[in-house]
Amino acid sequence: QEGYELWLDYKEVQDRTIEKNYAAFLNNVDIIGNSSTIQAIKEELQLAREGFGFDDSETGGDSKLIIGVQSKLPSSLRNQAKTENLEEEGYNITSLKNGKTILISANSEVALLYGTFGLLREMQQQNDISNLKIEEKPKIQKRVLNHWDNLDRTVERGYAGFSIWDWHLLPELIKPEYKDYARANAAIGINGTVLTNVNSNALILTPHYIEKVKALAEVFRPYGIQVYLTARFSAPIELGDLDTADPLNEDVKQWWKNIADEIYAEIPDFGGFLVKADSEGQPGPFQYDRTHVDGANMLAEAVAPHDGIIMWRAFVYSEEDPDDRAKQAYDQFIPYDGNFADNVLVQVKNGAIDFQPREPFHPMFGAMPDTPLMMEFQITQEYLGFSSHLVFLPKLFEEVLDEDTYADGKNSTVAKVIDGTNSNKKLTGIAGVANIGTEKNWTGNPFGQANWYGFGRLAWDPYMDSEEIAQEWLRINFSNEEDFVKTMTDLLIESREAVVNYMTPLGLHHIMATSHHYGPGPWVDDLGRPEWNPVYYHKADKNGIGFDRTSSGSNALAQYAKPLEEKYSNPETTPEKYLLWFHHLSWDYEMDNGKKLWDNIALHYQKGVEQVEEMQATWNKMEQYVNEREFKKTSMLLEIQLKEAKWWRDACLSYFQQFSEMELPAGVPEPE
Ligand code: GCW
Repeated sequence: QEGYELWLDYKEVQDRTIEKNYAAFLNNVDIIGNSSTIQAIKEELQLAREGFGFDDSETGGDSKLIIGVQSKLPSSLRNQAKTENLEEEGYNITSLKNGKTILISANSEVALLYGTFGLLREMQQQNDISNLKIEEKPKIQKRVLNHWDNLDRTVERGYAGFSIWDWHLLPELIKPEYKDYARANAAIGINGTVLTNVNSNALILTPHYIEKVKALAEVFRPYGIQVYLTARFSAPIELGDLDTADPLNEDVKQWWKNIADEIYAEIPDFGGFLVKADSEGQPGPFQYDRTHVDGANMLAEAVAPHDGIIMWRAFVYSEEDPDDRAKQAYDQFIPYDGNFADNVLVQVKNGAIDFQPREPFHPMFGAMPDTPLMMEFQITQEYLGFSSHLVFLPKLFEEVLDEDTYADGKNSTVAKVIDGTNSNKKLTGIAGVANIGTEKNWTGNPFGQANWYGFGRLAWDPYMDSEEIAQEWLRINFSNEEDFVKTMTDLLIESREAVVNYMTPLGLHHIMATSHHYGPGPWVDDLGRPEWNPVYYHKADKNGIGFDRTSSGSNALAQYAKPLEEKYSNPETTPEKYLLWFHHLSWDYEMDNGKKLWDNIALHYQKGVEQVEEMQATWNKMEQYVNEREFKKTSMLLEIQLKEAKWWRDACLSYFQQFSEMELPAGVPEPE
């Protein structure tokens, strides 16, 4: 009812024929092995049987589901398992004996768990399982959630309650949520979680907390989920042991080695550290005149003997170089390509500013062939209406992943950079800043679940189509009725463009209100640092609007590969969605549709409002397919979204109108 089960709500199968068919397999399962992961598989199958409503008496003759690691299968099945290309985490689901047997096989037990979830996903969508031939393996190795959770249980940019990690009661009290969290993540292939905020607290590295982390790691282990922590760079000083954190100092190096050894003694499969250094006030190597490489490699050395990794963030910008914040990370990191240790991933946000409703891809992607770059997406909706607005983010993620960097000729997409195809390094990763909290349904907005789900699916396969993800999630979560699935898929896909239209159309960005980033604030011009002010980004004046990032402006465009640089240098050939990201144009600049820029801006804001109205109208027709609580909750949330879309439109248009001094075009109402 409340949505607690996420995508593991195995709904009763209504169709008798389908029910009998599925039950025949789930009631006759042969699972080889007895580890904790195998136990998890058994438990999940049992939950599924109960949820689907299968009766033990439905034995279905000789139908059988066999689950086993290839090397442990009976010899008659071993050749049929075909696991040679699956590596550690891939699985096969194959129908044998004229469909009477379904075999799930793999090279590891965790992969069997993924395969089990894969089969259950087919059943949740009521797909035909008579002739299965599924081969799946993840394209990215480290598929990780980043929790920006503080030790006091507040969550930075979290809009779904407090942190689910109840540090106070750990390690003794193991909440059922921990296991359900692991199940939900394993079901979509997530294999790592960073428990703590990147704005970090050194205390997490003390034995008092490590014991608690260990308790969580034990819950997650059967589900193939590794635990990571954030490492505060100044921890050697803050925890009272040293008076420096200089990464080249021998004592400092040894200090981190000791910490790593202590953690690994408790948590042998600990994943490693995520680090935000020299960014927004976080300590880092710069204070000691050292570089990102010095910092990252020092930590990498400490975890390397234990097969740990370091995820070193590239979200850096400084007030000393106020010309264009968008250029700074690239400038700071590119010179070090090839210098990071083999177990370091540089974690880069999808765009060069900060998780906006739309940004061109970050120019670092494709520009560091000798450094593994890890994608950082934000699932929590910091700049996209928190958990009050319905926005389907897989559409945004897909857009970024599909962009061509041209780094290695045409068709060098961002997805190919991060999955290692277009990189000389083979460590690969993707992170999503979690939208999870203590709300009964984990994410607050019922549709926030789709963003967590979709992140996981794209982390597994960054080439997946966002429409397919929407359909899967809708079927699993609500209903398999075609009318519902089709209509709601369109709504989800469109929801992303709607938010861009009513917040930041045509390449506008970072015009949200100060610090909380909720609602419009394009007029703000008095914050301490220039690059925190919205006026810095839209640059509206009597002459026009937009950020000139061509050679006549900040020249950030030069950070992109030649074909893009050339194309985007000219406003005529710049995709309109990025127009004001790269150009400052006059209010009467004529666009493709023959209308002036000002009119187009206004019409986009209006369109955004209309799109939300349409979402509302569509949702009102869906009542029969969804449970009452979620129906009502979503209806009320859409009411907020509509009110705020109008707020955005009216606030931005009346502010910009002072400069354009032009009338609103027909169809756009005067601000109230
Ligand atoms: O998006 C900005 C946020 C900060 C965040 C920072 C970061 C964790 O406003 O809250 O801090 O980015 O990504 O480090």
